[in-house]
Amino acid sequence: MPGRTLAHVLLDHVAADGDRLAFEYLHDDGRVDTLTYRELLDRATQVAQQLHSTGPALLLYPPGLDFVVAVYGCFLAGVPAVPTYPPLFGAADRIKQRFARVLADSQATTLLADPFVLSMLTSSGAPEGLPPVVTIDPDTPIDREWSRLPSPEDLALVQYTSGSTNQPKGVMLTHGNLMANMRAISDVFKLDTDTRAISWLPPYHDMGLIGFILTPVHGGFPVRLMSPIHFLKNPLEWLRQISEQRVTHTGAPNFGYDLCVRRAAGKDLSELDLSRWRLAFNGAEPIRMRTLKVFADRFAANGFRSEAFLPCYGLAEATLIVTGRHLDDDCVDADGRVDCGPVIDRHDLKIVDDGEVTDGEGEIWVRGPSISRGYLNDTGQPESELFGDIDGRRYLRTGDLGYLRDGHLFVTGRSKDVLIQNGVNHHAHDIEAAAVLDNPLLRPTAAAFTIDDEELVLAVELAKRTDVDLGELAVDVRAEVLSSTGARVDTVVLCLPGTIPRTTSGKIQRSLARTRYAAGELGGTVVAASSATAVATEPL
Ligand code: 1ZZ
Repeated sequence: MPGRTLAHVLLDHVAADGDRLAFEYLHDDGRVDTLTYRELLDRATQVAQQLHSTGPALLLYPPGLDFVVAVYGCFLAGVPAVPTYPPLFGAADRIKQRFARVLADSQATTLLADPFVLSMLTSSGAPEGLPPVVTIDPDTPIDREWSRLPSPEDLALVQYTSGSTNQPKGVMLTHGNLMANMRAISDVFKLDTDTRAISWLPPYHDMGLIGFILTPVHGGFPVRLMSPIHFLKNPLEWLRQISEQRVTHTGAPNFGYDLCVRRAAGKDLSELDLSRWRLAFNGAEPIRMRTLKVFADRFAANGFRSEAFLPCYGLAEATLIVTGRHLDDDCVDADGRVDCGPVIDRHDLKIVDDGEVTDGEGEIWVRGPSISRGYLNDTGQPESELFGDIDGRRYLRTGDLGYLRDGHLFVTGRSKDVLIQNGVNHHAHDIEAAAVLDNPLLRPTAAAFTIDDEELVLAVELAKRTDVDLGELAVDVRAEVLSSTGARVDTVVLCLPGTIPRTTSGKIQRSLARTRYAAGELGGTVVAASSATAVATEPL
């Protein structure tokens, strides 16, 4: 039906059966908050009634149902929602800085905030230009005739992505973009009202937000949310919830599956029943066949089936999903890369090299109704870097590299992270994966980059403070990278855990790591290739 948005879908659910469960939030201490569709509509209407300006509203909440209410409040009022990360957990200064940048860039006219998080943000002085604050007030009389609903062309969300350099860019998404992508997710994931979902993904960014705060209302199925910190502290709680709640659909980036396997080592988990888990997606970072295999083997006795795996690829600029398909026997290429499936319905994907469509490897370009019209402000990035032209049609340039085999996408890397050595191209993440994959002394966090196109530097995080010979460790790392990828690492930097920069959604920031390394600010011990002797710039 033309003209419909997620706000209209919510009203339909309430009209059909408002008492059905829409959302649950599992607190770290086991308490569970719930919202039916009617409760969600009532509380979101209370928020919408307080939004007098139609300018963008910044959302500042901890993970939980108030954040969900605030998002739907904006939708009901036709106000673009701008989710931000709360400065609650570690790295608070970095998150405050990011907030200030998002505030300035978005020119938000309202701040919808949780009072406690707001006090954390302003504890050392309020950022400049803070707009009027609105908090959720459960005593606001509800206007049941509320009808200021948006249309598909209206801006629904501004999704800030930090990219590799830490300068947040606001991806503009209309209600029409959201509806188109949620329709595609429903097709690929076979979602229906029998679906049971759970998510610990950060709710402020595309996968957690569109995947598990918007798509469940679109599909009319309930979802249980928990915080990313809860998962990181206790990954097996995710599996326990899948078992107890008879979850059919949930997923994680590759590292989430690795983490579960590591924490499961030596534990008796025979009580877990994972047999109802029909769809276990894996996306947002390079997918390792080995991870999928090890996870499937470890949990086969619990009823987990490897066919449940669904590798997928996507990005915030395309709303969320671009390709995806269930795992089968023929889904890995000679380099161990995983088949991420065909492009979603009603979209077109081309591989482009040097401005020409190619059958080989090149940049992934996408076109279709889910694609954003661009960033909120001109971020200095020329239009031609974000969009390209094929036969007079505008395609999103993803900046990712890949190739198509029988119409299925294999992602090979990012164009900005191709490192050229002696005329041979190496993908940064292949070098990083080779370094950390089988080395128990290292965490699975590494950044490979070049300095002046000459020196190939590989920064890796140590698993813990250790008294191993760092020189020898660096020699082992170089040897492993050389034998797996053919790349010769000039300098290995052995870093303390947590010092390699990542985006708020967990992606390695290679260009920021390079800047910090060049400025002598990447904490660690530098081991030059020519000698096996550690040259300590900063003792570990
Ligand atoms: P973001 C109901 N990347 O990561 C739940 N996939 O967006 C639906 N690199 O803008 C869930 N291999 O943060 C559907 N397979 O980063 C989930 O991430 C569909 O470099 C997957 O440019 C959505 C992922 C969304 C996401 C985008 C960047 C990309 C690319 C990298 C994403 C990848 C992958 C390798 C993959």
